[in-house]
Amino acid sequence: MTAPSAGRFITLEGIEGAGKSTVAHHVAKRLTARGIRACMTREPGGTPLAERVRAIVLEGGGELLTPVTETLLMFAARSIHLDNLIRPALARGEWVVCDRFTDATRAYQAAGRGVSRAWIEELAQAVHPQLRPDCTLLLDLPVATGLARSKKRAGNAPDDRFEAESAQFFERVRAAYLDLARREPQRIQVIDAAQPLAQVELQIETALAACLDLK
Ligand code: Z5A
Repeated sequence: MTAPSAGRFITLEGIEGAGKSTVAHHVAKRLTARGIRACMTREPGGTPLAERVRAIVLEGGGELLTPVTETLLMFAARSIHLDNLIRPALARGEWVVCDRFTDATRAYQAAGRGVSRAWIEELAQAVHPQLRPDCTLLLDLPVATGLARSKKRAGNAPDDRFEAESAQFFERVRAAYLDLARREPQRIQVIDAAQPLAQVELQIETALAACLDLK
């Protein structure tokens, strides 16, 4: 298969421990095997400066960080990431595989923290007026399974401000993601991420084909 000339933007979403990082590597590998130039990145972060914003928003440093501040930091990091990595890569014709994007803000800050949905859409409009992912893979699984996986990997001490959140918080986030998928079934493909990795990877192949017209 020949590589298409225009870059595509693929995002991965889901609650903690859903397997996004694992799957992002798989997607990038599959695209490269098809002769497509692909780069992998993540949010918040993805560039040196945006990674510094990530450290602020995940660590907090003991200071008060309100949901509004958290939202602004997510979009500040996103804006840096878009200007310095995502848009240039897409313009070069590369495919960008991004671990989380604005759907995460809709799920975590709006549904999780109670920040205004309308305000988040205004910020999205200001930061990336013309850009929406071509395909979003939503790795869905029960909250208990995701949290158990991430605990198994990291041990019991929470690594960041989100890992310290309650199961109820992640239930709201999960429900918000599923609601987004119901509203945009073409763009957002729901993957049953509770299955063994080999099965998840098979679902990913089908979802990418459906979304991006890959044969
Ligand atoms: N955040 C936000 O609030 N608003 C925003 O706008 C954005 C982000 C962009 C950092 O994200 C935090 O930022 C995030 C939301 C917030 N916090 N939370 N929650 P992150 O993506 O860096 O952090 P994360 O979601 O906590 O990632 P994670 O815990 O690393 O999960 P993951 O990437 O989805 O999973 P993984 O590392 O690929 O896999 C977890 C473990 O499960 C690992 O040991 C794997 O080997 C294993 N695994 C993976 N798949 C399977 C299957 N299928 N079966 C069994 N085991 C598996």
